[in-house]
Amino acid sequence: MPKFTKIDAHWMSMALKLAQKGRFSTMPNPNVGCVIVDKNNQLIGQGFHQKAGQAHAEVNALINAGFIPHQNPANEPTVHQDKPITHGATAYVTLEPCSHTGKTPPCALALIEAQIARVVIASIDKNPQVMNNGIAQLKEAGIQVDTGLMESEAQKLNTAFNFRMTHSLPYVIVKLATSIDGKTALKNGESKWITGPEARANVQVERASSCAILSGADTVIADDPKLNVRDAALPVFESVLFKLRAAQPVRVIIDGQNRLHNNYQIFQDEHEVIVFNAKHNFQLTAKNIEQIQVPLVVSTEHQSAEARQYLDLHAIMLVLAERQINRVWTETGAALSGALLKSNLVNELIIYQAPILLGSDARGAVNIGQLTSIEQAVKTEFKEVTQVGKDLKLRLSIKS
Ligand code: AOF
Ligand code: ZN
Repeated sequence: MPKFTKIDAHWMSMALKLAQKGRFSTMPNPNVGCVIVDKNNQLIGQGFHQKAGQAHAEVNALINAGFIPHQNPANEPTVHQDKPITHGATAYVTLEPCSHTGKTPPCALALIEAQIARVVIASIDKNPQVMNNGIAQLKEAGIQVDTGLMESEAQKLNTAFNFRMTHSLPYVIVKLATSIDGKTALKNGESKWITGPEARANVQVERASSCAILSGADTVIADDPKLNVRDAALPVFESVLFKLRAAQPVRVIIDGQNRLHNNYQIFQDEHEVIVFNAKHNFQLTAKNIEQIQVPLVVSTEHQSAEARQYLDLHAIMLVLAERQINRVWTETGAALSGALLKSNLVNELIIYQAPILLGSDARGAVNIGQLTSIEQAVKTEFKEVTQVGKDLKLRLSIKS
């Protein structure tokens, strides 16, 4: 007998849709959805995880079904004399129920207490505190556990969370806006606007999906950007979901030479900015700034053009991962984009490409030094190609 039926797939795809509702707000936690159906295959509860620190998807679905799990400090499921409404039901969860007490009690216990008979799981929780323990706990309690239904769809929901859990590094995306001949600005620096309004609105959605927005001092000095999510620029449904989020993505600026001062736009609001530098910049006194020092390293890649010292990018990423930053969205110039690529810290490129030619005089997108053979090229793979307004949106993964 096959492990999963069409009915199972129906309920799991509903759970996946629920999980997506948390796509702007669960960070640093993963996106999770849960559906509960009774013995007659009737939907009795549904829920998703909205925000770290708040109830997990399973608990929201149980409560939605009319069962309130106990917050048992001894981590033992409360035994109910009467059969709860959820007795004998099946729970469809996009992620393995947690087995640990984090900011909230373990979901596996809540499901056991609710006398759920079967749990269908799409993907394993890569969090080492959980990984397979949730499943073991459910099985020990005599619950039938079936895993792997729509696994790849569920994993896609949590690409960045899974990457941080398995690599202790954030998932880094470099965004580029280029002409069809791969240029980002004219020789004189003019770049407004290469891509159209639809592509720029799409950037707002990508920023909203990220934990941090990364840039360099060069970009801050040249463009004085805000690097925030403009709520009004999001499509209506996305804007509602974005409001579930606790805060704007943290802005992270790399300023190896202490060139920044308080007057830039990113320092004019109350939202957090982390400035990485080699030594404390006493000019930066705005309340929303935190400075973090990392060592300088000599970049061998750029020696031929200009021998330069760069802040240790790997050290920066380790700090960000420690701060539970899953997804870093990078909008910066050719030098920093190139240095990140050369340091093997980039997971994806997202290129918005406009149907215009800027010619060979114009500025290139990434400075990766002078290559002397095609062998040295940074190799990527197309993952998705879509049209956004009049522009193309290319999503490429970096081949290591
Ligand atoms: C679930 N269901 O909906 C989510 C899970 O600090 P806490 O209590 O919020 O726990 C966070 C961890 O729990 C997170 O790192 C991940 O392993 C898991 N997330 N698990 O059963 C959920 N969001
Ligand atoms: Zn949980």
